[in-house]
Amino acid sequence: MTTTGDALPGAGRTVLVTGAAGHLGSRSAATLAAAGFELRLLDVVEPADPPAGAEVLVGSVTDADLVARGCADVAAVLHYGGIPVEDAWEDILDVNINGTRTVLEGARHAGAAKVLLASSNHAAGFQHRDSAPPTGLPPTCVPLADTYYGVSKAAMEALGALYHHRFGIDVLALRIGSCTDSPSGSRALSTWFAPADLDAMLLAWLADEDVDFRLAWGISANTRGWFDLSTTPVAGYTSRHDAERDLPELAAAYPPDQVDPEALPYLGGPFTQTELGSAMPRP
Ligand code: 15L
Repeated sequence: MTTTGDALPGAGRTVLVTGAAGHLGSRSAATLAAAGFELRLLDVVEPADPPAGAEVLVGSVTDADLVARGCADVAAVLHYGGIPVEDAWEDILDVNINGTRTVLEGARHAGAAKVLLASSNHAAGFQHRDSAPPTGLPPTCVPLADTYYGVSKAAMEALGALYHHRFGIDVLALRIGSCTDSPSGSRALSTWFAPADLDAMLLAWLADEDVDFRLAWGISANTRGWFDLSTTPVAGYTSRHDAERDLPELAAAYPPDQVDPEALPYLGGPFTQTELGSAMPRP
């Protein structure tokens, strides 16, 4: 099925993308523009190459007035905005937790039907490979955050569930793994989320008329994955990517039968060992 901007349920076909200058936000904006959606982009910096016709708002997701302007008449919000790695508690609290609440408030006051929340595997980063059931770690496993950043993503999921149950917003909270075209390190052979899978999931979700709170892995069907992907989070979506096949150089660099000292048994990998509250380099 081809998904176009017309497929979005509810009034209007405009989508607000927060964090629109970042890697995932800019990619999703381009994908949605190509599919015919109208876009409003919000970020603290101007997006480098916004799709033609997109309306740009520069400012923070913590600015309730700006977020309200961003949400006006939108049918859906893709919330990527925030600090993407570990940082000082006060900043994480303000930008990631308060910012997410501000976006959800904006969405509900504007009557937006759908909100995508870019959660992270780090919400459950202390899940241990050996404790996963044989069918893989379910996407609804309890949040065992590995950092303050992970805590903010667990809070994001909790806020998403709250706004779904209180206000009937269709919320998809995606526990994203490693979503880049060229990830590095052996861990990514398990945690890779092919950007093309993200595109496909987004388009399927925007076309999906189900209203629910969904907690899903943003992880591809990787041979070395240890995640339960058996439940389709969104009708019409299935992962078409596997790091083993699609990233042959990375797979060859880390043969599965050789122990890689950097491959930690926890889902969150190096985040489980970074100093709490100390700023990590941003990607
Ligand atoms: C994340 O949540 C980060 O935003 C990203 O930079 C990566 O570190 C990713 O997780 C990962 O776990 O690979």
